[in-house]
Amino acid sequence: MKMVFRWFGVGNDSISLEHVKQIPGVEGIVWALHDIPAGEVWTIEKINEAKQQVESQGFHIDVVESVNIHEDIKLGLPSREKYIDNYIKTIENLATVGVKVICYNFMPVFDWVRTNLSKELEDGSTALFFENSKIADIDPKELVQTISLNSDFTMPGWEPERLVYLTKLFDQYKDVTEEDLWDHLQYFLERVVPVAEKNGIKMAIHPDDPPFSVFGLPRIITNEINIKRLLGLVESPSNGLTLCSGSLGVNPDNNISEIIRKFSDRIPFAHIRNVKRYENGDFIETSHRTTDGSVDIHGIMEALYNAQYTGYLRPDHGRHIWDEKCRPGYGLYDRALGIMYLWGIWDSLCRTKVKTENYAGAK
Ligand code: DNO
Repeated sequence: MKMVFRWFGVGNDSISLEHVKQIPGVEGIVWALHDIPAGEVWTIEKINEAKQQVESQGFHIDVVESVNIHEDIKLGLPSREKYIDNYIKTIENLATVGVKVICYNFMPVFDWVRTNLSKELEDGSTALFFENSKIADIDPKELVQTISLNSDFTMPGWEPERLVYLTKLFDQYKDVTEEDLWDHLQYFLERVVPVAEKNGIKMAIHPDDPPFSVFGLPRIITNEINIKRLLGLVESPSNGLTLCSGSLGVNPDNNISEIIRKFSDRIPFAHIRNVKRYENGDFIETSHRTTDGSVDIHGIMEALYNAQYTGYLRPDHGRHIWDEKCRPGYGLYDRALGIMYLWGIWDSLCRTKVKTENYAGAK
């Protein structure tokens, strides 16, 4: 496995690359051009700027996250042609600098959804929280305001500009069913996957977070059956999945280790984190440690190990600890602790299995 770390860019992140460098075993930075609106082409010039920043600290830029998809593509409007053409151009531009994986999502209107960005845990740290009853009553506009005002940084997927066209968007999605969304995803993949394949890039869709409909909007990348369907839309190694244990783990019916066993050859990228589920459907993000949440992180790492996983993997959201002022979920400290936990599991698996099964050795 290749350990990577998400970073939002100079001036857009509280963390410096020099500090990331001090976390053991991180080889690459998961990056994005956050100032380019969804639907516009990522120019070679801008891509090169990011590349230079990241490479100056000795990291690779193999994985890009949040090459966002214009809503017109998800809505299946005629104007999608222009935006798909732009997406293809972006894929080609990213290939020129050697990008290998593009993580994207196909969630209507919003990316991830939470109701509180700093809910206090028993140990005094804070973390992202989702409260079911609150979602039922809240106006999505209010949520955008709360989320964007509570952060010093632009939250990907929650840009304040969204307020302006939110009402129109909700109106446009009124009659879009899950089946429509599947059709629109297929249309998109049929156009972009061949280009990605030709350019040595793997598209890796991020599961919906949380993995169920929110505000009445359709959501489809939610469970094993739907992941299988997604992978079958275009049969190509370039049509893959970002395995996100935190998103899928919110639904207790999702057996993530089983998903890895079945689809590991189509998983080029993994986000590993834990969540604690409550009986009423609420959930909170916890430390990565298995015993701290409801997701068997050890079992997931073991499934990856047994699949001889050689893809990219990053710790995902962490708690906010030790008074760190950071992007919600994206501090340095708890993600660094998460990495060490993941390495601990991985190293001990390597050692035990090598002894017992004469395993050739994983990276
Ligand atoms: C949340 C992330 C997501 C992810 C996008 C990819 O923090 O895991 O925002 O980056 O869904 O498009």
